[in-house]
Amino acid sequence: MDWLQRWFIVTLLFLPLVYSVDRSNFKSCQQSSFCKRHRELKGGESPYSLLLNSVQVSDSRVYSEVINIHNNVMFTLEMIPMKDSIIRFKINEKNPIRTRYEDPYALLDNLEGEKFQVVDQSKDGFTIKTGTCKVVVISHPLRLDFYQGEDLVVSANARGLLKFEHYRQKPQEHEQNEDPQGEKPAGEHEEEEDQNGLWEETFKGHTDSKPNGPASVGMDFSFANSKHVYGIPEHADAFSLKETGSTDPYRLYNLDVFEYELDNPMALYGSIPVMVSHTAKHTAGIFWHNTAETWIDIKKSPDSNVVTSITGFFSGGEKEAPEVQTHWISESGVIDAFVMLGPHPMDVFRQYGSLTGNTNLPPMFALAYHQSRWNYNDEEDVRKVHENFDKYDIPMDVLWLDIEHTDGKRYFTWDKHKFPNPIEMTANLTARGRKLVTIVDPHIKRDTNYFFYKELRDKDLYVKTKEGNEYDGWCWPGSSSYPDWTNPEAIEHYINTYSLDRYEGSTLDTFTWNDMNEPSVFNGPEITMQKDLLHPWAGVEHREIHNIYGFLFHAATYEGQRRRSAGKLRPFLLTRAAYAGSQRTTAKWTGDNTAEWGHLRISVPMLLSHSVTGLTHIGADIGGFFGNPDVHLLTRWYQAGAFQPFMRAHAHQETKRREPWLYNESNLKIIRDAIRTRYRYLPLWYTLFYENEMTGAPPMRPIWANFVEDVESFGIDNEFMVGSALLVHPVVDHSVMTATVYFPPGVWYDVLDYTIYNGPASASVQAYMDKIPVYQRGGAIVPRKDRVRRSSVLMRDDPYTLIVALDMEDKAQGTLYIDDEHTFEYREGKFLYLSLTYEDRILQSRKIDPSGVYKTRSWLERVIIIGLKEKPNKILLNSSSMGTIELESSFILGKRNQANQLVIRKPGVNMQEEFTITLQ
Ligand code: MIG
Repeated sequence: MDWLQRWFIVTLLFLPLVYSVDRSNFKSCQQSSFCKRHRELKGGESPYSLLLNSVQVSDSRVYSEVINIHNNVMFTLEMIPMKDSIIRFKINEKNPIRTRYEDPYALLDNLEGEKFQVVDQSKDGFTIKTGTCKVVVISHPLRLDFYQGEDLVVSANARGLLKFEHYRQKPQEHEQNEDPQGEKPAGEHEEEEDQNGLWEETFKGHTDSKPNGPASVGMDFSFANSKHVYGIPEHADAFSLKETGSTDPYRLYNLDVFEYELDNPMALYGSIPVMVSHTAKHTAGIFWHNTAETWIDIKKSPDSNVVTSITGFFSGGEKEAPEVQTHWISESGVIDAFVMLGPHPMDVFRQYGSLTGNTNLPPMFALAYHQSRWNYNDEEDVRKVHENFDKYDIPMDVLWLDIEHTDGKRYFTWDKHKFPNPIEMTANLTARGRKLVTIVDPHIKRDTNYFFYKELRDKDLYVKTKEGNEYDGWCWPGSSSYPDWTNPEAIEHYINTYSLDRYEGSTLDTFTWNDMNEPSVFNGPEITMQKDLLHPWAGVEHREIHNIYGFLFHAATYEGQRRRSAGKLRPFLLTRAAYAGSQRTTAKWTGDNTAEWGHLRISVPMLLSHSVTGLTHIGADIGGFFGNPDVHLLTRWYQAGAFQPFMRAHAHQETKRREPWLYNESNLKIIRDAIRTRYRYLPLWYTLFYENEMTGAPPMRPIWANFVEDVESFGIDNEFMVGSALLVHPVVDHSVMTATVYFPPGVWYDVLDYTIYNGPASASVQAYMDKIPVYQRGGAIVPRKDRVRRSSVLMRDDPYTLIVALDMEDKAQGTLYIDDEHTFEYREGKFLYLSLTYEDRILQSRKIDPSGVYKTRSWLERVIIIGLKEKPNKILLNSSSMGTIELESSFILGKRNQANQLVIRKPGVNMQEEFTITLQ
């Protein structure tokens, strides 16, 4: 054997043992009886039929009844037209033997309905018209076709995969084999299905007792003319979702997956059952509002033996149009679907935001750089790290303390030896404008001397076993109980624990990290809670609410922080588990990734998937959590992270220390530059997050969100946009010195040297270690603060630089948002929201919202106009307080393929004043 062969064999033997998930800990669809039952459906003619004589039209909805002709079980179907091109529909049992669970938490209160008309009633069905949308309801077999304008966009049950398992009495032992469906009329035909696991199932020695029996719901949705669907995080997979025929369906079940693998549909920590389809003509979305375990199959070719398209879709013998077919399967609950009909990406983002809320504008520090590790060991360690950031001239806003800071993993306490003076330690940080984050997990150590455990126990507020005993699960503290977060008293108690007198050692500058809230239970099935545990207050099994358990916890954390400041200060927290609507209260990160290039690569599609489904303040651990990144990987990761929404370095306890100054001069410099670059662009991030709160538009977004018709970009997930201004192509490969960047239509400028690129085209660009391929769109104006300091708060009153990048018509525009960066006063009008335009050689700043008033000390320090053809003779600034003055400038001719720049020095006008700068 030569060395190569030997190397190969050794690699084969050992590689798979390093950082790979133990799949046997997690169920496949085959091992989950409800998933298997739905996946085995063949489709074709649906047995569900709408009874036209049951249709009742009221102001808010169209009510009707649906029968399953195989077993005569009756269902209700409600169609609820909503504001802004959203159609909600619900299917439930008409006479269930027990109430089916409906989630009360994810949606905003007071969703608004929309006026509608019912037209074209016939023996085949009817049509609901609302705004520019309509739904054609076909009664037999039941099918719903959703149109935007004249175009069919989404169809439900077109493939006949609707299956709604009604609650039934558990058959006696002797009946079980004969008549498992109970009501099934003798002789009636029904697809043979697997009877195993209907009333009990076992996985890896854990038996799920399933006292309520089978109760799953499933349905198909097809997106007409589409080739790409996105969303349904959280998976370590491509952004444009893949067909699942040869793999398991994408799974949504909040799980703590140790050493997760890439490019597969396995469940991870969060579940957002929202999917977005995008074509050049239509963007549409579905929110499948169900908090139980869910699986989603995706198929991209039309089903050959089922007619999936209706009139107008085929013409003559032409080929069928493409469509993406999806199949949604949940273990229990009801069918409650929101179809968002766009028609364009920003419409769908706004529509989804109108259902579950938008990300609240974070405090500025939350958008800056965060330094974490498991663990910063003691106060001395914290002090040194903090000081080294200053010593090495690297800005940093937030220092994080992991579980080891507590007294034996009792949250809200401190290890008295390592952290004897937390208030003083925090004061030391805040003196430089920095903040502290402490971790608070939902597993509560069963120790009656631990105040928080005891208080909740005395009030009987924990999750119970099916026998009614306090549940005992194994986690970091050892034997632990888990609060029943459906109980308002538990929530209230937890919220109050954030008050400064209850949480000793905390201050208004202490923020929160909620980890392990899937919940993670080391000795539970799939490392989580048994599904047949009880949430006593809501009176439901854990099964019903599993995917929103972590949400209930982090939403209460938000409220705890809000209340400790009497509602004045914006909270900041980070969660690992999430559900639809989590964006209202938290940022999220992608959990325990690994220090490998593939994990850096996958961060882009993972963050994009969250971005298009509302969870926009999202990041991945810089450097990778498990393992030791080499200096190249770490450096590239910092560069990518500098342009992603949540920027935090974090590492596992067993890894080598990796603070930036532990590397050689040249890498230290590159990392420092990446972090400093983040700080320079903070005004852009902040403006984008304000606009996110206002409109739902995600700050980090796919190219197609801005270039709606750019078909080329639909499958791209190695680059992304920051707002509509910056195109970012992070380098995610080892020893790559060039990168192939795709430029969407228009003109683009390298942000460092102003090299010009014209799109649509791909170009090879130089990408040495110190290079982050980032390009400003011609036509965009970007605000920056170029005087980088130790932390963002120290930059609050600093002056701005405006980068004006001209398009082909010598125009550009942008926005700038300014407020106090940390309180809620912006909601009472204390803000400035400015429109910046450049046209006909005039740069103007105007208030977009004149009701906003904020007295900023920041002024305009510099304007850089990129792509100007020739040097102006004279530059005049005009504002009411300054009158008209002449400004100094320098004009730099671009070399070869670089753009010219005009640097206008010291306009000096305060940002709250409207101004005009004229080039003559
Ligand atoms: O089982 O708190 O994802 O970021 O450092 C590990 C210790 C528990 C998992 C988190 C990780 C954190 C770690 N936690």
